[in-house]
Amino acid sequence: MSLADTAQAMGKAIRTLGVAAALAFAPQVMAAPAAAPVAAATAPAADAVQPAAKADAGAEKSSYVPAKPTPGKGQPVAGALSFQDQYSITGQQALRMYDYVLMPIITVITLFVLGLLLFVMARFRRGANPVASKTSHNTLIEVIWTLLPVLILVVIAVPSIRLLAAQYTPAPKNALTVKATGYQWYWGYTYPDNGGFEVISNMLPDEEALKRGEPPQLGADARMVVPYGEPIRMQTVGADVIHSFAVPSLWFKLDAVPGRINEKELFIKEPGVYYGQCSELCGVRHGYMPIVVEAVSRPQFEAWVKAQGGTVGPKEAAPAAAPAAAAPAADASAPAADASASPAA
Ligand SMILES: [Cu+2]
Repeated sequence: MSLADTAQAMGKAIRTLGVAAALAFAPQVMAAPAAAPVAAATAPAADAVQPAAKADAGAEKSSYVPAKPTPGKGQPVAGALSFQDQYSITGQQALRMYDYVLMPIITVITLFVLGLLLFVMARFRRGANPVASKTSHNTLIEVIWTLLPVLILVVIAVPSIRLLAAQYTPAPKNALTVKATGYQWYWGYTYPDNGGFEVISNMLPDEEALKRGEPPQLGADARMVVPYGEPIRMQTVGADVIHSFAVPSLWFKLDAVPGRINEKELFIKEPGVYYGQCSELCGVRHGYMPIVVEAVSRPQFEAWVKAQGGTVGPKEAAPAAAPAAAAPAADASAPAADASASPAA
């Protein structure tokens, strides 16, 4: 427990140190977009979400109540550098690789090269070294500077390929399927395993977002609600043009392409509200189609599904049943989704 905490703290320190070093060497490097107004605005208005939440939940007497976002979790933070904290399995694996493999290696190499440059500038300046050496080959040094980079690349390749494989591992057969459809310019979330209903999600106007305690430009009028602690088969499709379903704190980005379904496993480790945005230029309102994923417990999720008019059945979902179930659901939803259904059937 305490060991894990220590490791996490160390990771953060290394990340901060690494980025600080990068900033020192390259002052023009782009800092993370300042989210100051977002964070500042969230805090005072956070209480305002309560009445709305109660009204929504009261309709079906369900135990689902939209959770208030936690400042700094699942959303950008003012003045932050580097990645957002990760709440999915592959996200945490990727961040560990970044913290313990990439950043240390980058930092050491950068400092080493900088040191060499300073040494050469001082030692071999004209004043101190009037007669230049004519040495042009040194077999030992050439072997070292060829082999060492190769070894470094091999060291990086091992965890890198392991991470790549983890990201491509398909969801298990009995995983819950959720399909995100990108429309110009909003998202629709379809639940083929739960009756095939679709939730349409539009960005909230800034004033409304502040009133509800949501970060402006990231808050949406409806969330993609999913259970935490279990695998989700996340599918994406585009209804009109290519969109991209991306949530930074879940290490998730998958293009939503018209006429084909992309699929990837999503495993959220703890409850929370996680924000993302469309990440493929898709038209004039591309910047205004945020994604809000809320991870809740299984009972809360089922209560939410029932409140949406969906069904909750046993999770027996036979291997072939999942894609077959997805097709009629897509037909029944928006007409624009028809094109997306055909490749799945
Ligand atoms: Cu888009």
